[in-house]
Amino acid sequence: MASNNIYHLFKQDKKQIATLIDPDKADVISLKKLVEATASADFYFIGGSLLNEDNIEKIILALKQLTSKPVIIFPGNGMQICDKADAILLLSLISGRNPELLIGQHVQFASILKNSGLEIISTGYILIDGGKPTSVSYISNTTPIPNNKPEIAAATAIAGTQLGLKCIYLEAGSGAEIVISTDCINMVKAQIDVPLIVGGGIKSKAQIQAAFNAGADIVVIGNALEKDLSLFD
Ligand code: 1GP
Repeated sequence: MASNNIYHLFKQDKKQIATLIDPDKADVISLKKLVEATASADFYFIGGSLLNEDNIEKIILALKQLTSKPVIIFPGNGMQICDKADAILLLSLISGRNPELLIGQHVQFASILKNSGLEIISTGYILIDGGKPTSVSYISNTTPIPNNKPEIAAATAIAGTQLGLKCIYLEAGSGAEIVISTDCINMVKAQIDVPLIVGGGIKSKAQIQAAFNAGADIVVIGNALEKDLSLFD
């Protein structure tokens, strides 16, 4: 039976940061620099909408040598399941109407995931328009929620928690031009009592703080660290 250890950490009454690693862009040398520069991060998320290299296990193993922080798979699809990580965000793309990403992949990989022993954190994944098409909207073949319609995001989050999902992730998409608005974070947070993860396009400490102040429990930083490792100074 998988544990509940990482989810327990998500539920702490404290603001936390996850560093997102794209295994296609990581190598063992750059990873060392990244981990040193992000020593204050609370979690490492790893995965992506589209992976062209078959190296997620290698990068997870390298990461585990470099840090004792939890390594959590943030999968674009079931092929990214790897039992060397500590947990997986089992994403259901509840803002979309693509059955494959609502339940299809989950069924296909259910037994493999069960046998992996990974801690499973079922997560309602809500894609919000980030101002430009992103890999996640293209690859998932779903329409993001308009960023000026936080009430749709809130209703979607309520439905997700009513279905028993243990986390909500508001996603603007990697490299988004427009981050999730504080209005949206605020409105969603007011409606749920599970951890709220926010990510996509966040590039500054001010944006991280604004997301926290609006109600995000965990902020995810990916792209920005490829350009500027000082965000965690
Ligand atoms: C993307 O939310 C994450 O899935 C992080 O986005 O790479 O833009 O930080 P960035």
